[in-house]
Amino acid sequence: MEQNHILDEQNGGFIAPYKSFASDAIHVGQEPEQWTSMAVVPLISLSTTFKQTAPGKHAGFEYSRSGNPTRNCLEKAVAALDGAKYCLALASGLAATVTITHMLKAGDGIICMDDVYGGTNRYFQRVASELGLDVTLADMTNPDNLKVALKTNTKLVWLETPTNPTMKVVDIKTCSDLVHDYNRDIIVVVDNTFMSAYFQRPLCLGADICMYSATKYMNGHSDVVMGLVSTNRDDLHKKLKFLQNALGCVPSPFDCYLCNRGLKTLHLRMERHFKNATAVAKFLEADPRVERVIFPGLPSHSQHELMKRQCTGCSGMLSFYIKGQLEHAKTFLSSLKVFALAESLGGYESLAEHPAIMTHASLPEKERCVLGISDTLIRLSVGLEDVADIIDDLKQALNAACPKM
Ligand code: P1T
Repeated sequence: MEQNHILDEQNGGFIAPYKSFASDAIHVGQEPEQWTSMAVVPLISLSTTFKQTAPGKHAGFEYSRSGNPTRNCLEKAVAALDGAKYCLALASGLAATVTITHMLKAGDGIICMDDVYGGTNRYFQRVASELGLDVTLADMTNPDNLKVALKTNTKLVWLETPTNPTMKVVDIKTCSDLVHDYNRDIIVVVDNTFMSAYFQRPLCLGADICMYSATKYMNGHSDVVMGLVSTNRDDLHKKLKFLQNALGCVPSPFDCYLCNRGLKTLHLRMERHFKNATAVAKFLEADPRVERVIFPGLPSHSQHELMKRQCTGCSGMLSFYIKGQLEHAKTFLSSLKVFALAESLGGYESLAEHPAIMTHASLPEKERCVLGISDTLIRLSVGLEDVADIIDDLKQALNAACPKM
């Protein structure tokens, strides 16, 4: 893993790409020898149950909630891509969050990054805290805020980096070390959804768990809702594996097949997302109708240097403030033609959304204000279309929204 931390001038100043990433994505867990047919592409095993030769004597599978051959292929591949010993697939990103949180009990403390996906915030503040968990939000872009928030009852620290939707970057290594120096038993989780395994490996930076909404880049085709949880720790894997079965938030074999297939092109997709998003960010930065662009892949982002130290590149996610008021943002979004106005992100197609009205509507207005999720904030998931078409679309939508500027 040493090479992960070597700055590579060949890679635009970001750390060097992870060794054998594409080969692992294509081959790990996919061995034809695991099937009697020697199928090169993993089979979709739809059977809910598996025959035993004597009570308790089986070929590794008993019941499809506890274990499924197609799910196994996916879990093995993702573990390899995360530099992890283990991975578990769950029914959605939120199901992954809930399953992880079930390792805690009433009275235990959670410190969560202040800016996270709206559904994560809603789950911690409106569900987990109702069940007796002590939830604190902190802006961990400044590790001192984390230091202050740590308490004797803290059991879980939840990072998301870059954050959804304001693209704040958290120093995973500094925060993980700080937490573990305070108490080695506190579990550090990184929601790696925005980066995918291709651009960021939180476990190599000291986190205990790396989780994803695989609904996004990991599957990459906007046709699966799924969560993934990777770890190197035997004790955490044992607990999570128990909870995967005991809570039952498992994905279908067909979705596992699709996500596993999506992973085969993750490296190619992410490179193009990064390239297209960089061009879009530069275009928006130069347009007088744009107040500010937030893209950690450009030097204008205040944490660009940190991004280069802990990532191999940036995804297609960026946010920007359009000049004017809510009506300008609304007209811009309704005028887009290549971009679909829709929630979610990380698919091959470009998506645009209004966080205050859409993905982060469940946050109280006061909280949104503090975070900068204002009426003029627009989030883009830059897809894989021809970049000239993407930029032309943004241009015409800006013309429609702000004709006189
Ligand atoms: O939608 P689901 O698969 O349950 O994943 C939840 C989730 C978790 N973490 C992050 C960073 C996310 O962005 C999401 C889901 N986000 C959206 C639907 C969205 O449009 O932001």
